[in-house]
Amino acid sequence: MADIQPATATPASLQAPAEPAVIRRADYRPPDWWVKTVALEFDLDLSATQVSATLQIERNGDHDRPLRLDCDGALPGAISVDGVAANWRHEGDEIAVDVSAPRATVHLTTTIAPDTNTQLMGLFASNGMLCTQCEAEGFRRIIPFVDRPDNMAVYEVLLRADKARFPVLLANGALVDSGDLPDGRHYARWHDPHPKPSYLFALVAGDLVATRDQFTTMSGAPVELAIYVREGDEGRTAHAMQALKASMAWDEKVYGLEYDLPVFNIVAVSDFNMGAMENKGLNIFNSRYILADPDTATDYDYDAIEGVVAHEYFHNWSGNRVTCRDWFQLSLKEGFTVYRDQCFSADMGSESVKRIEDVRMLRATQFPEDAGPLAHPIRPDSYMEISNFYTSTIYNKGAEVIRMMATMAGPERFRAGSDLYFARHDGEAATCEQFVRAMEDGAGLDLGQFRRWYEQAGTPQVQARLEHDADSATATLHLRQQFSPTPGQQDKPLMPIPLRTALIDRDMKAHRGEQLVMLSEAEQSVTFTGFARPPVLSINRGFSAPVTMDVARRSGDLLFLVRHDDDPFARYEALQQLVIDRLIADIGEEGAAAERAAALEDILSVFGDLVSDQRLDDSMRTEILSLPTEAFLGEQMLIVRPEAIHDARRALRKAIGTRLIDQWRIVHERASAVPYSLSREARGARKIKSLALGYIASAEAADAATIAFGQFAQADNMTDRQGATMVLASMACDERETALDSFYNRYQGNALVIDKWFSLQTGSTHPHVYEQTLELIRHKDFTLTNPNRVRALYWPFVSNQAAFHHASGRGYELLTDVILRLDPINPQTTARFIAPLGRWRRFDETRAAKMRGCLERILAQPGLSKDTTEQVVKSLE
Ligand code: 0A1
Ligand code: ZN
Repeated sequence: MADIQPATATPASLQAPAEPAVIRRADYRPPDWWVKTVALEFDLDLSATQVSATLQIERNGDHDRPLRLDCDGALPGAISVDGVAANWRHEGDEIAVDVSAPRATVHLTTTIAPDTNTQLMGLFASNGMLCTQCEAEGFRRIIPFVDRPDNMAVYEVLLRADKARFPVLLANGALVDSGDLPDGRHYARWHDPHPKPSYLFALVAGDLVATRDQFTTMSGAPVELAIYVREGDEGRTAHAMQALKASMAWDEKVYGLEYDLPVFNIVAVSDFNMGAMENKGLNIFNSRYILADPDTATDYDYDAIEGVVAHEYFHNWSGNRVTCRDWFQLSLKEGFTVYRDQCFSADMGSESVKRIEDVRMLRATQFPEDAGPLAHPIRPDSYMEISNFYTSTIYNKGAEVIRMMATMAGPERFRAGSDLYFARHDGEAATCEQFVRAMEDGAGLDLGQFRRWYEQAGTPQVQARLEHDADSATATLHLRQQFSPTPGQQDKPLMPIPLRTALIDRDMKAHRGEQLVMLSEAEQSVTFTGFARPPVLSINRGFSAPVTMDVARRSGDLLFLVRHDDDPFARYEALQQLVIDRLIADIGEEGAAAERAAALEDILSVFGDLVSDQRLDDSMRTEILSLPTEAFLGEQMLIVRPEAIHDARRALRKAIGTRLIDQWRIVHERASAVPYSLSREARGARKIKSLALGYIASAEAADAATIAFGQFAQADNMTDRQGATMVLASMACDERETALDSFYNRYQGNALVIDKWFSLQTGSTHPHVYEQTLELIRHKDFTLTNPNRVRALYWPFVSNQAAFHHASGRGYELLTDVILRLDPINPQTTARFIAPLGRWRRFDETRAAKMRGCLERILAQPGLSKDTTEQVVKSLE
């Protein structure tokens, strides 16, 4: 009986697809064959591009296994080995080719259709131009290849195309030849002398205009710089060019690293899955990280452009010259490069504001990831789809891990470690372990236990308590570390946690110097002498370790730190903590009403002082006086209560707005009088101006809409215009519609600004944001084929905690609908939308059931991509 199928058995075609195969770090083996040189020829065409590849291959070791080429859609026509038709077969997603000699020349051809490549991986079309994206596994969509980062080869690329349609033909390296061909066609031949993995290959063909500049490296080599954009956009490239030159100079000065080709080209494209890509000598950018002028880009956009241009440029060494052995090592290049771009931006602007922004980002994206079903170490042990591992953990926590090493080493020794790393591994595909070893040897650090930061997922929790003993005049710091389990990691070993610490004298309001306390035991105590009176503890200054801190404090200590700590980050942190404590108490109705009222008075009084504190610049003032987001408050709770959080935060904003209304008005007027420029002062003024406007609106002042509309109408720059529209978008008033319509009409046809127009509405706290979002989904300018547009509409809605987590579950359904529609078009962008639903364990049973229901609905979709399947399966486990 046991082997008889029940009559109702699900037909095979309706059964859930098998889960994608798991790839494990422990299974790494070098390839059986190396590809040493690659000659590519492209006959470029939007719908049928012909590719031919000639590969010089070399057997790796003594074996008789076939050459295995990864293949994804780019099916080979003929394959020959040393000029003779080869014996080859398709095996899963590989092509196996029999080769008997230890070295051989393999030739193969494919025909691909860029205009139907909606995944935007491999060769794709964007606005009539052609361009590539090969990281991580896109090259195999162009031609079957040993498509893995440890195979480094020298490339020569010949591009042929219609000259009228594709006047510009670019590839990696330097142009060695170009000319006309019959029938209105032309060609360009590019050569890149630096061996590189296939993920760094790039080509671009299109009708583009270039902004040009030059840079002379520290050893005197001239470099021709060019930024290619669509005609009409060339007036918006100056900031990116400036950022590029500043990055080149900074890497020489700070790391001693010089550029190594005679040309450096950047191309901006409108359809791109990520921010930008560091292809050798030919960076390809999402246009949002290139194009800026005061009328269309906010100050925030200017900073983002500077940071991303630097990031991609810095990859030339941390990523390209030294690349990754396998994709498990991704943080080797990404963590280090993010750390480098963070330091660069800090040097270009304000170190303390940059640190606050980076920590805010880490807490908003990485901490929730580390606490949820998709948590993974910065060096993962396994994956199903590598595209899913371009995460905040790999990037931002990865950068924090490098920062901790830099903190422990100090600047000179850190530089010695980095010098040794580049000297040892230049031209190689390296591992995180090799980076750590170079740091140990070069910086003289013992990183034995520190390696655990690469192995363990989850945010460590640190408890701290300061005990004072008047008799011995000592202060003893008691520390404890703890970890919560993460998927696949139940018991976790201890981690070394560097905590920058100062003990501040209550009378002098100063400390005797900061110390780096290394917490490496489960519990540890450190005694400081010479404290007749109990000092105030300032710990994890500058956010020296990516941990959550639970500090036992005397009442009044946080207020003291807000007023007197000399570490700007610690000041910011103290006020955030005061606000969080107060809001969490409100939400949970914890403590006596009188106590809560007193806490509110403290906050109002310190806000009142800081609004006009002369020691703060306006940029820092804005950071300090901004309330934590609803999502971050939710993170502090075991079970998130979206409505209660929303109401409590709104009430606090109203109280701050109302009590300080006169000051907010003065600030708004003062800042409005500062003329537009990109100076630090003017940028700070614009930042505080919109914050003040927000508080005036929160106070429900009768003239709030008039003031906001005034800021909108008078704005001579996008920062003010967007700031005013953001405030109006959450208000129910006529000015709201007028501003949004005028915004739209003014910028019709400018995709990047229309993206903002979508985001301003779906991210608003307007009571009808859900209905408005539904309408925007049907708007003629909304399209699923442009990732920027999709993200512009859906991310602010999903991050809008009250709207997304509406008790009816309609927010979840709205997201599920787009996931199901988008997955067949662009799986990579789709899979990123699973994480918000995967957080169901943190919500009440009713919401959790609805979120799970949505995940199950997604998983049931026939033909669901590997990307989305991995994220859903892990989220349901
Ligand atoms: N290496 C790039 C990120 C990147 C990764 C994958 C991509 O494919 C769609 C694109 C870009 C960086 O860190 O900037
Ligand atoms: Zn990167």
